[in-house]
Amino acid sequence: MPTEIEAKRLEVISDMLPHIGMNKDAIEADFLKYLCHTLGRQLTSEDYYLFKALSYATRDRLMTHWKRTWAAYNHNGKLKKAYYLSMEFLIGRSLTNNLLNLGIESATEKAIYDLGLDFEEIEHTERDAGLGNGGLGRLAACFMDSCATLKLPVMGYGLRYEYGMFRQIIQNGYQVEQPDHWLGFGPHPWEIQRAEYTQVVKFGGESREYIDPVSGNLIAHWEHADVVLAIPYDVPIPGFKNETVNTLRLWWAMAKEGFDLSEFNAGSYHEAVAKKSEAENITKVLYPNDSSENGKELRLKQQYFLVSASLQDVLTQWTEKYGSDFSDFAEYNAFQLNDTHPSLAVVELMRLLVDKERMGWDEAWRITTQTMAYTNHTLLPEALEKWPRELFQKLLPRPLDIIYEINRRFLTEVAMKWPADTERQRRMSIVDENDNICMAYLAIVGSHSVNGVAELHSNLLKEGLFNDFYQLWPEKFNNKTNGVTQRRWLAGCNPDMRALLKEHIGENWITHLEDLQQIEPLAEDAMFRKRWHEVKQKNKKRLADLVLEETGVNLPLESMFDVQVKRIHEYKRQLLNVLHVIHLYSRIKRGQIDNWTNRAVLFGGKAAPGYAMAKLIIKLINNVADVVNRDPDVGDKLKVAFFPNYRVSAMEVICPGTDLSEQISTAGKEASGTGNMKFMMNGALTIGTLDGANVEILETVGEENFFLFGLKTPEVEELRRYYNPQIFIDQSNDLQAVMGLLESGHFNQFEPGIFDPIIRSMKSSQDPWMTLADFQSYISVQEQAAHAYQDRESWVRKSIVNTARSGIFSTDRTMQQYNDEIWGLTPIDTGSVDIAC
Ligand code: NBG
Repeated sequence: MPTEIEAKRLEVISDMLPHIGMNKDAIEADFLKYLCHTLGRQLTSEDYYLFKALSYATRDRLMTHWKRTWAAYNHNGKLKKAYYLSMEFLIGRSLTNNLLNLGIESATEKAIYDLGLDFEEIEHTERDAGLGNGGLGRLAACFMDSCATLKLPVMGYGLRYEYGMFRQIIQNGYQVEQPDHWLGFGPHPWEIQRAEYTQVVKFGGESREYIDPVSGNLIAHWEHADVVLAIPYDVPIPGFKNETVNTLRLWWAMAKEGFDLSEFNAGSYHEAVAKKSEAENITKVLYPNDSSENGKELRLKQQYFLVSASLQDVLTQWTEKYGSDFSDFAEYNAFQLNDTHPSLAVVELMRLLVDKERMGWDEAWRITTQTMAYTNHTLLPEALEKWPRELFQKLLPRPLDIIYEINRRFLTEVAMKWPADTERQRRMSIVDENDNICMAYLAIVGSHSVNGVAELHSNLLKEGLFNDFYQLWPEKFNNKTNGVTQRRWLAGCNPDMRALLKEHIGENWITHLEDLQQIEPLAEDAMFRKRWHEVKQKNKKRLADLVLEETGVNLPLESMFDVQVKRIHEYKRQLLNVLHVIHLYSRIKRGQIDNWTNRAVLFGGKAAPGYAMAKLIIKLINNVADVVNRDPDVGDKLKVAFFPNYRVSAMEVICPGTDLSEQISTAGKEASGTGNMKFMMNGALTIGTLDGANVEILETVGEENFFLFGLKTPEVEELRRYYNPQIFIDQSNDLQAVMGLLESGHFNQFEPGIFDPIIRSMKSSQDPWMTLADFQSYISVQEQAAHAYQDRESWVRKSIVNTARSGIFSTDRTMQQYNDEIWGLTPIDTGSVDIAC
């Protein structure tokens, strides 16, 4: 029975709180209250404070739904939930997105303008939450948005890095990295610390086994470990106008010693402080490597910290409600592993069930494999994580024991299926012959579902990388083609296109993207095409203004905006694009300019700080840009710019202003790509190879609305055996001219030899990316694109078709498939739940 006071408290449900209005006046009043009372500032203060005040006013409007959603997920009897475990959530800015999903953008804009303030400026002061590297992290953020919009009970678990993705500045053409202290000063407006859900994570010590005197069972103990506290910070994830607000829980590492310094005598004070900072280093900084292995001790610590804290959190919630009865745990919990980074979840769940809950191995294994599902995001061998056994022994001795036991049982199963095939057992072992733990194999063995992120990629996993596992368990393998959320990537970032679409087909597409199909017939309407073109030109103006501000380069609005923005990596072949730029430059210099289409080529992207070749490619782009932009013979015919510090908020300006989207990776190397989808949705045409999701984009829009070139995956594999780049040079005058300019040092006149490593790698028969092999086909399709651009009416038609058919590339579709085929969650209505205040 509750006491009288408790009963009284329970009566205070949120409906009794002062109503928080969604209209302009209410928003204005709250904004002023936060600015003037809470933050102690005034209307003339810096934009940073205006942004903070507006964010608090917005967050208030999410709060009741957030609590209701939490209550609906946690108090309505047994309900299946999914947990998305990811080392990265590349959120970007939140204010505009939250206003959009709450449906209060116009009221808020009006409130701000009526106070004589500039809404856009306030929006733009928000620092990007750059808690991710690129596609993989941004995908996680899009998934969260779609799950909330679909009312799916999904929670994200990640890390709250104090320093996100580094800030890139360009000095003398070179990338220089600067720390990104994105949290700024004081508390971050979009997070709420929930110290009450703190977890404790162990590292180091030893693993020992005992015979339990009572049961006689063998029991393992992880002893003498150091412990680190995991403090959760919750970030609200609102669905689109549906009263659902899901939670992204980010863990922050804090030393336990920080709590009871009094225990330390004066003598050990320094050690105590050193230990404290060692623990707190765990969530200090995001590893800035995209698609490449890290192999660092701190990275392994981060991974275990994430999975241990998250699984303990889920298990605590379970045991609080259902005690130690785990018999139906797998029916109510699903974990999705975003790449191998969180694949220790397999081991940690085993540890918690076996060591803590005292469950038998077989039962624990059944639960683990039924709850875990693994998504692979790369075929590049260097990105497949492997950790040395000694590192595990030192940091995670008990999890290491469990890995050995998992592997022992697994290899027995392999031996049963293929007796005497010891070669196969060697190939499939989770622990390889060099005593490294192979995380992808661990993830596959411990999961009931393994998926790739585009059709081609999923097939290549089955045929190649994971073929042995596919033969053993064909039923585990499936495909889930990526997507992007149209809330951020169309409605939010392209307001003029949104307005035009609204006039013609309404706004149902914001939650049902396939409705964009309805604009396709309008491609035949000259008036509509004119409006479409005007929107594109306006977006190009917005982009050109930004590029001018950031780089000093002026992009002429009538030129074709040809854009390649993504991480800098050899397999993505920014080099091929540079060769094309040099080819155009050389044509201009030789006077071959009949029927010329003016072009503005924009590059952007970060190189991993330790990736020398990628950094040199940035330098080459900048040097080429310099020569081209300064040459009076070139003028408006060709402009080249490198956009510094490419990030989510930059893409929000870049993709609406793009005409031609460059997706030119070596076939078979790009798992999916998601930038390709953002460009398509915003009416850009793609020039691309048959790689990743390009294949599906091409199938969707048809060859007449896509510029296809290059070797196909089997051709790449075939050619690899006898690749001789010199043959391609000998066969092409154009390529000879380009290589001649490069090799003569035309782009590095006072920096002799700096580009030799690039030239050598392209001319090497070992070049895995086969850049020169695709040169001729690339430049001839670029030429077709240039001609196509001259026929404006036809280009605009193609542009409309691209947007109209982008419906399947919504993460709403992707999430629906994860749910239908892997998780099996029921959408939940949260609107009517009463919550105690
Ligand atoms: C990346 C792939 C992209 C893909 C994203 C999201 C990694 C390891 N992989 O092609 O390179 O679009 O994942 O799936 O970052």
